[in-house]
This record gives sequence, structure tokens and C-alpha cells, in this order.
Amino acid sequence: MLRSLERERERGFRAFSEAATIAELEAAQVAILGRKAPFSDVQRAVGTLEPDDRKSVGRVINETRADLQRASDERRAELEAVAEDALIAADRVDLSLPGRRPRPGSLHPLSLAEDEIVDVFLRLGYRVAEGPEIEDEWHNFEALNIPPDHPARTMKDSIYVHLPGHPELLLRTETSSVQIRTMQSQPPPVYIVAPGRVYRRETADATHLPVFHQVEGLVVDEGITFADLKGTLDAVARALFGQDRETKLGPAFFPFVEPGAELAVTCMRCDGAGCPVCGNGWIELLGCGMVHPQVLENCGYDPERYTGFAFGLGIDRVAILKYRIPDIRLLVEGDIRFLAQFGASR
Ligand code: 2NM
Repeated sequence: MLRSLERERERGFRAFSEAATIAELEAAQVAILGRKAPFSDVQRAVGTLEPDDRKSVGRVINETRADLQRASDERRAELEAVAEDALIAADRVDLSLPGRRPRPGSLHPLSLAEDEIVDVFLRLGYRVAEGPEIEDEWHNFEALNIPPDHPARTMKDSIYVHLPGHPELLLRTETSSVQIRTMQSQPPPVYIVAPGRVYRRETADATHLPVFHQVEGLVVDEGITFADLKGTLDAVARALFGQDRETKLGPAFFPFVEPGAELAVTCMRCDGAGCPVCGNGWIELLGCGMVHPQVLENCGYDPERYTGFAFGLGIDRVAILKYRIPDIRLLVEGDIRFLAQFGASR
């Protein structure tokens, strides 16, 4: 009996270790340890032995069955690991083919110019303010000291939006309305720039667009003078176009400032000598001035206590000057051959 147990143990170990699949292992499990296996016949025959033999042979049977079951379990774990590996290998996606690499996009020259302008002011401690592109006449004109009979308010110059049941609305003609809204919403001091899209009723040509972009700035604080305006805008012009540029201020009129001025910068092409780009060596860059006391008062500020300066500069104009773009319409045509020349991405 012990000899046949020993034979079954040998046979079992071999059968389990030779099983190459889970199915073969399960067949071997039935053949070696199943109810009809020789091992079970021996187990049933133990009942016929003398009590002493029954006990010692019984122990050998239990040990042998446990050893065989452990061998079967170990083999099962091995085979399952192999099956799992095979499944993973079969599931693998081949990524080694040459892929189609998408051409990375780049920032629009207007975004580059706007970022650069705004960054100069952020470094000076200004904040960015935003407001709606559809405005009412009060924020766009009245508050800015632009009287009802001013030519800018006619249908000829502005784009009105007629909505039944609404007061007269228009697409903002400057981002000054953002400055007005900011002053209405907070007390001084104010140091802000308002970048954004503005609209005029205008036919596009090489130097004009009906939809263009501005950065307008506003400072209101105690003791702000024209010297602050001059020093700030000179520093900004040099930051944008080079530290060796010269600037000059000349008189100009805007209803919302007094006095009003225009800042010109020496031409970046001829360095002020005069050329086809600039004519006389100077390029007009922006409009500016000391905020009109009436505008401060319209926003609830005390013009006896506070003074301020403001300015407006065209982003599109800065972009064509900086990047030497020959026609401003290239900025809105979306031609990839033009856009791809601006490499930077944000
Ligand atoms: C310009 C020129 C001069 C300006 C004025 C204001 C406000 F709201 F404070 F009155 N914002 N922007 C201003 C002044 C704009 O653009 C050529």
C-alpha cells in the first residue's frame, strides 16, 4: 500500500509538472487526486487495515495528498502567470510605427504684441481690467466727455446694435469704457491697463481695420502729474522698441483728457534719420493726456483731491511696427503662410 502511495506521489508530481496548460493541469488533477484515481482507491482500502496500520498509513495518505495538492496549486500559479503574460503580450499596441506629428501652432502676432505690452505694465505694478464689448452710450461716450453732437457718435463712425426694448447700444469704440467701469467700482488709487477689441465703422485698407485692438491705461492717485505720464510712457516706448529710442510729446485733442498729447518715437528702421516707413524720422505711437476733471467727477472721484493720466495705444499698430508687417490686413486673414512665421508659443 505504501509502495503504491509512493508510486502515485511520483506519478502526480510528474503529471503536474508536465502539464503545459491549465486544462492539462485540471485533467491531471482528476487523474491523480480525483474520486476515481488510484490514489483514492488506496485511500478507500485503508478501512480494511488493522487499527494500528490504519493510523500510520492514514497519516502517509494525508501527507501525500497534501504534498500533491500543493504541487498542483504551485503549477497552477505558474501556468496562470504565463497565461497572464500571454494576454498582455497579445493586447500590446504597436506604437513603433512612424506617427504623423501634428505641426505645433504658434501665437498670433497680435497675441505676442498684446502680451508684450501688458507685461511691461505688469512689471510697473499695473493690473489688467476687462469689460463688455457691447456698451451703452453713457459708458462709451457721455462719461468720457464726448457730447451728443460729437461726430464719433454718429452712425457714420460707430457701429450701433439695435435691440428692441433696450436703450441704444453699440460696439465699444475704445476700451475707455472699461476704465470708466473700473473707476465706478473702486476708489483710487487706480493703476490699470485694459486690453481688448474695439470697433469702428471703417473700410479696411493697408493701415486701418474696422475691428482692431487697443491697450488703454489709466492711473488715478493723489499728486499724479504730467511728468508721471511722460516718464511712464517714455519707459514703455523704450521697453517695446529698444532702449536707444527717443520719444517726444506733441499736442493733441481728446475730449476725455486735458491737456491731450501724442507720443512719437524715433523710427526703428532709420533711427530718426527719415525713411519711407516714417517720413520725418518719428512714428506716432499713442494718444494720451491728463484725465479731464469732468471724467473723474462723472465716475464719482473728487477732482480736487485726485489727478490722473490715461493713454490709448493700438496693439495692431505695435504689431505691424515691431514685426515689420507691410499690410495690417494680414493680421485678420488667417493665412497660415503668414502666421507660421511667428514661432513662439505661450
Ligand atoms: C486715448 C488717448 C487719451 C483714455 C482716457 C481714459 C479715461 F477713461 F480715463 F478717461 N481712458 N483712456 C485715453 C486718453 C485714450 O486713446 C488714444
